[in-house]
Amino acid sequence: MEEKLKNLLLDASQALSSATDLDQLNDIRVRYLGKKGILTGVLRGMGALSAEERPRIGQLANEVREKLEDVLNSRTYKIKNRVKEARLEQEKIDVTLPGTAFMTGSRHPLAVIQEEMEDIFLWMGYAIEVGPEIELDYYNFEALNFPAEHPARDMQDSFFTAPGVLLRTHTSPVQVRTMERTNPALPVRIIAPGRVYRRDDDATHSPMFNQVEGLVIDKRVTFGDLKGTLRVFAEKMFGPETRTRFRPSFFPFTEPSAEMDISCTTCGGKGCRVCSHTGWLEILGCGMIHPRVLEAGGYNPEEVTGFAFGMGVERIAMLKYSLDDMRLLFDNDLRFLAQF
Ligand code: 2NL
Repeated sequence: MEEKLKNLLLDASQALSSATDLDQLNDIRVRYLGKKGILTGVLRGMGALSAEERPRIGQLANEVREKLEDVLNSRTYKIKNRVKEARLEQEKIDVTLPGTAFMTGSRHPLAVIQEEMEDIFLWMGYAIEVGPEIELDYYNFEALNFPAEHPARDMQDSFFTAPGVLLRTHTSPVQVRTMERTNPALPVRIIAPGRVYRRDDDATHSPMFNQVEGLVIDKRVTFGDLKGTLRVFAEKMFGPETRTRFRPSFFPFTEPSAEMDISCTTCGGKGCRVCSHTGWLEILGCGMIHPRVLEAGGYNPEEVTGFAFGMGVERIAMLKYSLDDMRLLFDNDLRFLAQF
C-alpha cells in the first residue's frame, strides 16, 4: 500500500511536471486525484489494513494528496504565466513606428474667400445679414425697380417655384428686407453674402453661385464714399499695390451705376492673357441706390442717400487662386480641395 502511494506520488508528479497546458493539467488531476481517480482507488484497499497500519497509511495518503496539490498549483501558475507572457509578446507595439494618418478635411476655397471678404467689411463696421433663398418676386425684382418686361424676370432666366415665387437671383432682396425692418434708423451698413440661382449652366456659368452684396444708407453718402470704400476693399483683398478704376454701367437698382476694375492680379497692369492684354480685371458692379429702391425700403430719398455693390465670390476666388475653370470649385475633387 505504502509502495503504491509512493509510486502514485512519483507518477503523478512527473505527469504534472510535463503537462504543457491547462487542459492536460486538468486531465491529470482528474486521473490521479478525482473522485474516481487512482488515489481513491488505492484508498479503497485500506479496509484490508490492520488497525495499527491504517492511521499511518491514512496520513501518508493525505501527505501525497497535499504534495500533489502543491505541484498542481505551482504548475498551473507557471502555465498561466507562460500564456500571459506569450500574449504580451504578441501585443507589444513599437511606439517608434509611424502612425496611421487620419483623413482630415479642409475648408472649401469658396468658404475661405467669402470669409475673407466678410472680415474686411466687418473691419469697416458692416453687419452681416442673411435671408431666404426662396424669394418673392416682389423682393427679388419689384422693389428693386426691375421693369415688368425685364428679361431676368422671365421663366427662361430664373427658377420660379410658383407664380410670384422664385430662387433669388441675387442677394439684394436681403437688403430690401433689412431696409424694411430697420427704417428709418441710420446708418445702414450691411453686407449680404449667400447663394443665388440663375438658369444658365456652361463652362463659365453655374446655375448656383455665391454673391456678396453691400449696402450703405446715411445722410449725405456720396459716390466718393463708394469709390473709397471699394478701393480699400480691393487693396485689402488683393494687396496694397492694387489699383482700381470705375467705368459707367447700368443696373435697374442704382443710378448712377458703375463697374469697378482692379489692376491685373497676374501682370500688375502690363497686360497678359488673364486680363486679355488690357491690364484690368472687372470684379464688381456698384452704384448709388436708386431713389425708388430707397422708397421701397421705407427711406426718404429726399433725406438720405446710399450706395450699393455686388460681386461674385467664385470670380474673386478664381482670381486669387489663379483658377482657369470655375467648375474646379463645384466638382468636389479632393485632389483639388485638399490644397486649401
Ligand atoms: C453685380 C452687380 C450690384 C447692387 C448689386 C443693390 C442692392 C440694393 C439696392 C441697390 Cl437693395 N443695389 N445691389 C448694386 C449694384 C450692383 O451687383 O455685378 N453683381 C455680381
